[in-house]
Amino acid sequence: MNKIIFITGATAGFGQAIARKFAENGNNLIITGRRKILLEELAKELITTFDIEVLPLCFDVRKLEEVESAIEALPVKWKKIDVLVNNAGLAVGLNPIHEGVVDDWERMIDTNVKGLLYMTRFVSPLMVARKQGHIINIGSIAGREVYPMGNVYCGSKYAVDAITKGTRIDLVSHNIKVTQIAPGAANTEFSMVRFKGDKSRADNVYIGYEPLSAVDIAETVYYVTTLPAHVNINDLVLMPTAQASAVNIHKE
Ligand code: NDP
Ligand code: 8X3
Repeated sequence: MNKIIFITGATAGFGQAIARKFAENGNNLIITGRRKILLEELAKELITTFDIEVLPLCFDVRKLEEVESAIEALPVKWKKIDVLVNNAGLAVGLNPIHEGVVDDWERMIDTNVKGLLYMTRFVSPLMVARKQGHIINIGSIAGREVYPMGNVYCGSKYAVDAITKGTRIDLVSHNIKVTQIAPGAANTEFSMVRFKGDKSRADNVYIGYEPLSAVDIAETVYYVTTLPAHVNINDLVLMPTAQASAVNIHKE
């Protein structure tokens, strides 16, 4: 296909699987994350295996100056971004609101909301100038239903839902597709991050049923980019078959 796909948060989970999926279909990638070694290892693997070009950019999406300078400094040919996948994100902590950790709240809002906005602010003008492009925001079932102790994480994903709709409205006259993919429970590093390295608590989230895998999300993200030019998936919610709502998971 030979498009340029810009994926944030490609050092793990969904982002890494999304990078692999687009790479195996012959696209060139810009991949980002804060863990430089993981990013460079992935770039090397994808270049060697799939004979594509990969540009690894190590930066923190929460830092406006880092986002701006990474995108401004892109070589001209890499500025022709066809697809931006705003994937980098996290949940930190699971506490009732009156016991919430303010630093956890700030990490979630700064990453999931402000980081996504910074990326969109600097990449979308490149798409507008070319009158083509596709922005895919990774939301969550947490952006559709609020669950106990989800408070700020849910708030951040409700914000992604609203920002995605607003982005679509503002960019519709520029021929830019804007899609939200909103998954339910998927087994990645997500719960280890949420529970701050408590492996037994993290593993427990995925016991007794088959959760989504990162590959399931990658297949879905790839699918929405394969549709004809006049067709856009605005919004797509996917969950494990064993999950019926944010809190309703059938465990054997
Ligand atoms: P992982 O923890 O496995 O991966 C998260 C990725 O985001 C990592 O590559 C991490 O890279 C990157 N990231 C986190 N913070 C930053 C930052 N400040 N700057 C740059 N990169 C960052 O989680 P998932 O793959 O599961 O999550 C991906 C997205 O999907 C998130 O937005 C999450 O909210 C959402 N989601 C996840 C679900 C799940 O059940 N797993 C369900 C629904 C939505 P690094 O640490 O190297 O910076
Ligand atoms: C991640 C899924 O249900 O833990 O966004 O919020 S959930």
